[in-house]
Amino acid sequence: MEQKLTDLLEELPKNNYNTYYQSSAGRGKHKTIMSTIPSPIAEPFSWDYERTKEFLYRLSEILTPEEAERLNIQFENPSLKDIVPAALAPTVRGGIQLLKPGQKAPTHKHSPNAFRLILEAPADDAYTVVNGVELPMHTGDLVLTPNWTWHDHHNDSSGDVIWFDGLDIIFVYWIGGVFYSLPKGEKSPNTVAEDGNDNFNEYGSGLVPDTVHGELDYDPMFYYPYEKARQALVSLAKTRTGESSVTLEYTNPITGGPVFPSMGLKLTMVRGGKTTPLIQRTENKVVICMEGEGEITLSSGKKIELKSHNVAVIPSWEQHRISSGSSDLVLFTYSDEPIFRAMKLFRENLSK
Ligand code: 1HN
Repeated sequence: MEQKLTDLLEELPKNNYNTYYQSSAGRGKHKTIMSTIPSPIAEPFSWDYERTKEFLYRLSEILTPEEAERLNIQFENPSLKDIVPAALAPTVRGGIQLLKPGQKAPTHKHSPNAFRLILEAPADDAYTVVNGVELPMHTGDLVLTPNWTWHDHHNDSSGDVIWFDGLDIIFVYWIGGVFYSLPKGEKSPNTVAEDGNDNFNEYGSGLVPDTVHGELDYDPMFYYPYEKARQALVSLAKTRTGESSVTLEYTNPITGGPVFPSMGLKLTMVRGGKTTPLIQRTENKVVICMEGEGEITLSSGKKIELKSHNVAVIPSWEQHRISSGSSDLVLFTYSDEPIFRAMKLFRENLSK
């Protein structure tokens, strides 16, 4: 009996078959899939900003943005790098991109959704153009390039500009949904309209045109300035004095929901000297430190250092707490929470 079973279990994969007995219970070459609680394929990890920047500058001495199309360093989760290139988490990619004065990243569009979070913008004349709308890049600003919108980046200032790119491209790749296009012909289809489209003012006042409902399949605002987001966060913190942290989600003004169907973007403030309750959620979350210092403590006891622009990834169901140093800690996060919610898979535990 035992030998017969061994023989058959060896023969099946050679013929492109498998069994519950092996695949679900982890008796084959993979770990079990039917875990009682999520057992993510990604691992918690973090990257130091200064070290990342060093690699970015080394690359910039060898390649131009025009040659590379995008001059960036992407974060690669150690547990995923043999499965798919540059996956920060099972669904998302992330990286930092550089434009030096006078440089431009050429126009393209793709079906994955993307956002840009500006990390360093010492001067005023850096901007991204999204479907003909020119959007400024100041430190902390959020710029969206929703799926299939044309986008290019420009730096007409006298200083370097660095931003974080986040994309749902890993998810889109897995399910076979990646489309990508360069402009056909010489002229970019992404030229700025002369009468100055201003989507932020058109959609950003709690009012939307009465013609818009059901007609737009993406967030048209494109631009969320840091000044406003930070102000809103500080106001919220004033009303929630008993809580160690407060969080705001960036929303699509048309739906009131997340800015992308696949990714939720948030801004969190952990008050100076405080620690959050234990957080445990079905979401793969990326954390980018914007202000202050602190640490994330994982269930293993391992600590991840948070300081300016460090990046951390917390896979689904990983229990963690976030602590701030003596001053307020401001974190930008993005995650695939909307996918879990759409699939009715979202769960969370919050305990003291
Ligand atoms: C992309 O389009 C940009 O537009 C940056 O700046 C990073 C990584 C993968 C795929 C597309 C950009 C990207 C990307």
